[in-house]
Amino acid sequence: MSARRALITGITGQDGSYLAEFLLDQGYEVHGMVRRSSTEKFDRIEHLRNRVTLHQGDLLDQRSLVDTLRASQPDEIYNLAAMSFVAASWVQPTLTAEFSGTGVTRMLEAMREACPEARFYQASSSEMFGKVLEVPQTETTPFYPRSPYGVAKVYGHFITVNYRESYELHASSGILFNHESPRRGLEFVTRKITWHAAAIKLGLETELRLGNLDAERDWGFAGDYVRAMWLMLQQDEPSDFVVATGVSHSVRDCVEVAFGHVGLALDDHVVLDPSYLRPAEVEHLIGDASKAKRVLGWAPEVSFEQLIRMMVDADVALLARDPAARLPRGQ
Ligand code: NAP
Ligand code: G4F
Repeated sequence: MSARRALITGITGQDGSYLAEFLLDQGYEVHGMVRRSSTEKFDRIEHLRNRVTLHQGDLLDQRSLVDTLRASQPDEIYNLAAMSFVAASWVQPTLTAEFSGTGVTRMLEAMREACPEARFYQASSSEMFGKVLEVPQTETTPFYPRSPYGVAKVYGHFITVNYRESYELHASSGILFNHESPRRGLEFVTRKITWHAAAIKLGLETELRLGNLDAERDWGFAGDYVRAMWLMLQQDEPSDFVVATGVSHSVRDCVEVAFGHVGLALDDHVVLDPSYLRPAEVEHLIGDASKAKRVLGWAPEVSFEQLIRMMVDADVALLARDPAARLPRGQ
């Protein structure tokens, strides 16, 4: 029997790289969609380059999506590509809507045209719950997004539901709460914290500038979460699933675990910087993943403390090896 084929949009991102590894381990033929850039930056999938097939495409370009699907003929499509940094969505609100909102419709239309029998996963987000209307949040909690990114993701979520109901596509939406790893982008708060813990410990930096220390998130490990994505596409019936740990921590807790791991004190190094406050904030997120546990048999394996320590250890190793691996300016 020939190997099952999967196409991952956003394969160069944090989740795309873990999902590609996971699917290769399951025996899949893995295809990935990448955007053209003047400087190729495939760091997260460098170790997989000769095991995956890459296709050039962009969520803004319908022709390239259809061609990518025709060329890869996937049994499963994982639509992970998006503008994923919430803070940037106020800077580029309409582009965010094009990537993370309308881009989903383009993918679904391409699927209808090229491979309607495939199974489709949409990367929805707990950011859709925003100013939460229920605690903890489940698949039936109403959405109240608080950022252009959150609004775009609500559109992406409902167009997935709508195409499932309109055209009987096997399309599922994973409402994933924050998930992190040593491969997390440096601008996200956990990685910013673990990178600074390492840099301060090694004498490369002296301070960490942060915004809202009281914001609370339900943080899990990306490696655990890509397993849930795959499980969703193995079900006979498509559906929507919350994926979360059920435990919430503040940004301050994250600093304390990271700094404590390398023997630093928060008060000695953290500076509150209003420029990192957002025009509208999501104060508290905590998910109830009972449905994923019941239907998919999914449960997270890495705790918050293990995750943050893993990230600090990876950043200490990175910076000890390459002290020039600096943060981009303004993150
Ligand atoms: P990420 O590291 O920022 O990766 C995003 C990926 O999307 C990158 O591969 C990026 O390519 C690609 N991309 C962006 N715009 C594109 C475009 N116009 N055309 C084609 N590709 C494009 O994000 P992540 O953390 O892996 O998240 C994966 C998905 O899950 C995203 O949709 C995100 O919104 C969603 N999500 C993430 C979390 C989380 O906590 N991580 C939680 C809920 C939902 P380049 O490398 O070229 O930039
Ligand atoms: O790490 P963050 O930037 O993640 P955020 O906004 O929760 O979004 C992430 O999770 C979503 C799922 O809920 C995904 F859909 C999305 O793609 C992304 O992966 O910020 C977390 C919290 C925020 O409340 C923010 O205000 O940390 C607070 N924070 C405080 N100081 C900061 C900073 N965030 C960043 N990025 N940088 C700071 O200096």
